[in-house]
Amino acid sequence: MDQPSALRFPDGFRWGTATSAYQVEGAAREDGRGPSIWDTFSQTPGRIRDGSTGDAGADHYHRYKEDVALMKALGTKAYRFSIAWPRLFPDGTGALNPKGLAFYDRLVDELLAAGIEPYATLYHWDLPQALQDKGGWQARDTALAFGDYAAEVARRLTDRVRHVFTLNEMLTFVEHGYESGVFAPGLKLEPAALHQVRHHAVLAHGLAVQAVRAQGRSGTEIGPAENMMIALPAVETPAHVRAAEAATREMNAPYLTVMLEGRYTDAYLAEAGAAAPKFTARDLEIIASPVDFVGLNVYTPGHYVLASEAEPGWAVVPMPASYPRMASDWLTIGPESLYWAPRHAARLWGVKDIYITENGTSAADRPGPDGVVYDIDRVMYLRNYLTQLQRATAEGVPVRGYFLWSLLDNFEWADGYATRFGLVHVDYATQRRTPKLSASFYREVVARNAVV
Ligand code: IFM
Repeated sequence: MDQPSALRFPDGFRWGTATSAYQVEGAAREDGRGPSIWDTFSQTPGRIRDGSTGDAGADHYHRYKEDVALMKALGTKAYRFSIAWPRLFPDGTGALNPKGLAFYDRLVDELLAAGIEPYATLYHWDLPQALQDKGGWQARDTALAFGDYAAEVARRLTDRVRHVFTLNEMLTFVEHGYESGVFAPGLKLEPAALHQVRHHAVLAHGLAVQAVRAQGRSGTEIGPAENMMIALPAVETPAHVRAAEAATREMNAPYLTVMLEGRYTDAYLAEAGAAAPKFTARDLEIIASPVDFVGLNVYTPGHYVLASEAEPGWAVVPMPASYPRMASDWLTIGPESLYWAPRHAARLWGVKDIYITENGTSAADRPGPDGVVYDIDRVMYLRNYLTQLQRATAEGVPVRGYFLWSLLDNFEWADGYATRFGLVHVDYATQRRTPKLSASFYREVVARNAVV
């Protein structure tokens, strides 16, 4: 029997998978690639839980054809990958490295030949080390260099790549890399410097939007891929929903809110006080350059809130210790976040085209005696989250597509290789790929365009 219509997605909904360069490519020193901050960071003892690096990754650089065949077997029609800035510009600026570009040419051609639409992300955290040596994201020049890099990608690839994302998860790479220091480059900045890094990240986004518009083929679509802080109404009543919207706007003040409103909120500037970022009116215009879509990476419910009598009109509900989590301890389970995140974006900012640019989960993922991973916890997670996404589309929230994180097990940043997010298991000793049970589940979802 077919699925009830209530669980179907709109016609033309794009189903895809996602990866990022440093996490899957490997080939860290091949064909002229320069070092990135993640090479430096992962080679520093004590930074990565299992002492590993992204040197080998999932060897996607050499096995991309096999990986495209895996996507085809899933029935997905879209693939979101990232371009490694240090492959194209080993020092961040200067002459283009043709061998680096050639890899993305090969990958894009292979995808198109398989009927899979390429969605390219310009920055997924692998800043060229040479730019870090000149101040990294603390320096305004890094944002300008990013604009130049984006322009070159636009000139070279937008004849075939029609959708481009600017920076992936500014919130994560800034807060973890420059505040807590648990991600590259491992800094713990004072508030004023940290606010300036945030500002340079959104400025880089705006400059890239303008560069792609100026240099890309006409019709190229561009937008951010951000992990919005999602405030969920703890109880779904109109008052709590209004409170959750207000909280979401404030919680995203230095990222999505300024990008989509063209101003920092009063509360954000007041709280930053003397440490507020230094910016000009022109910066704000650049940052708010119109985008074609907004990408949202959605994993956890973030914060549950309730309407409150007191300022600012909402209050965060503390997360109890008993709250359920997946294999990664940060990954609290909240399927309804996949309903509220796009709904908030549509209502707060009038966003007309939304992609879920990442969603998925880690799991313990041990192969059984037959070599297959029976990851029923990932299937449970996906079924529940996708049910909520379907609820959003059924109500008219304009979500155009969904990219599951991730196609493959890969280098999970400071957690190394032990934490697995893939639909496809990777045996790192042999680089052998084996689809997990969740791959069968996802293939059915894609084939029926419905939650199964
Ligand atoms: O692996 C990461 C990805 O690089 C960014 N978003 C979250 C994923 C899981 O932690």
